Amino acid sequence: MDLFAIDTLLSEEERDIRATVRAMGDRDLRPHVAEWFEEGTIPARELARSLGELGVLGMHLEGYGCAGTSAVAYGLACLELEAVDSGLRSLVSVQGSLAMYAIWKYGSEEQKQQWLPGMAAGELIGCFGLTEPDAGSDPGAMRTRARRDGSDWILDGTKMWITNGSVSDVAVVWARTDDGVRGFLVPSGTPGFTRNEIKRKLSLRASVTSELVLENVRLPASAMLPEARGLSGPLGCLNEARFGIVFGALGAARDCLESALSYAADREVFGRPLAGFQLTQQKLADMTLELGKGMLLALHLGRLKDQGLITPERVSTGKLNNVREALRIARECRTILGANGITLEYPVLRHANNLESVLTYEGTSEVHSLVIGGAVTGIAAFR
Ligand code: TGC
Ligand code: FAD
Repeated sequence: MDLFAIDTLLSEEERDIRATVRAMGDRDLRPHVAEWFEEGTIPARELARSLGELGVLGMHLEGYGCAGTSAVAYGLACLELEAVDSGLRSLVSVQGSLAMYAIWKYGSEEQKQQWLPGMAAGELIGCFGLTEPDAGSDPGAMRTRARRDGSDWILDGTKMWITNGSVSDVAVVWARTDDGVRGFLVPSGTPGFTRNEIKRKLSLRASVTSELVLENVRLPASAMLPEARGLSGPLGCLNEARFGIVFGALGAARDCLESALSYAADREVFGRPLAGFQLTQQKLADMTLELGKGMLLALHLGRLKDQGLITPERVSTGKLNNVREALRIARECRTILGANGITLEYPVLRHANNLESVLTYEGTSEVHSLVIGGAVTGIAAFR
């Protein structure tokens, strides 16, 4: 039951896009996702092609094979993908909102023509290398360096925790230069560029996460993104991906709540259905409220984005609230499922474990609290 009547706030086109993504997720992704999670691997190439066919890669961008949908439609697609698994939404976020967006926003016409149509189709995969082993929340402390050698650039450094890293055809790598932070397009196979997949993760297992190592990597002058200067370049991309997460996290929460509702209806304890106990109903009511409130916030931010009124601080409100509440919901649902809740037969602990990463990446909850704190007090508290 949709207590918040959310559908009344969506256009027919938005409802259609949501239904299409949900149907594809239920048909092609959901049946396999527990196995991918358990094995700690995904068929990334196949998935990218299917998601490209579905039209969700860079769907909110205009031109170059991208659909040019509304921000809300993009958010709803993220929500439906994350209802299957955060790792699948991550694949789409990193491809469309980080790698493609960086090229679309800051690239030369040649760079856009070379990469974007193939990336929109899912024939080419991109990744986005900002974080380093010693610089995560504070990307300004990055050590990766690009220096000139004639007209070429030479890159040295290490990027860490990079989604899609070892399956990518092109890496957007951010590096310090004499002229501030600049972005570079590094094709896979470039001499000196190696990728190592990070294993033994307990979260985001249905996602490829990698280390990127750049040793004396020589790139032509044309590899630099001409329009990105300073830290605002990569941070501008993060706003896009964070926006998708504002919606996406609610998909994981919804899937947990649906699972808990169905379980509580069927499971008998002390001679009657678990759903009929007041303590259980309190949990279900609170979670329904948080999910609905999160959805209203996401939609409001989406409408603001479509009107050009979104700001980084507003995105932070959504990312902080919706991921934090989604994680709370996932953990609470896990309690309703009792012992069954710890298995991969049900999605709840998989979602909860994934949301631990979602809470950390794209700005930790502490970073977003400080962004909001700075906005309301006027005092920056990062340093
Ligand atoms: P600060 O001095 O405040 O700003 C430096 C320059 O950047 C501008 N700026 C922004 N521009 C656009 N969007 C934003 N959100 C911006 N925030 C700041 C700012 O105006 C300034 O511009 P200019 O022209 O004056 O130079 O920067 P700071 O060093 O104090 O850092 C601020 C802070 C901490 C908020 C920022 O660094 C930050 O957001 N840290 C978190 C890093 C992060 O989120 N990394 C994510 C890596 S990618 C990832 O996790 C992908 S996960 C996979 C998936 O998405 O599914
Ligand atoms: P740190 O920055 O070391 O933070 C450690 C703790 O200190 C956190 O709790 C943090 O909130 C807190 N902290 C930091 N600064 C402050 C402060 N000023 N005040 C109070 N507390 C503070 N990065 C990419 O570039 N590309 C990717 O594709 C990508 N994919 C990822 C995929 C996964 C699965 C994960 C887990 C991470 C990914 N990341 C990616 C990296 C992610 O963005 C970083 O992990 C994140 O920005 C935090 O950085 P860190 O891990 O170095 O933590």
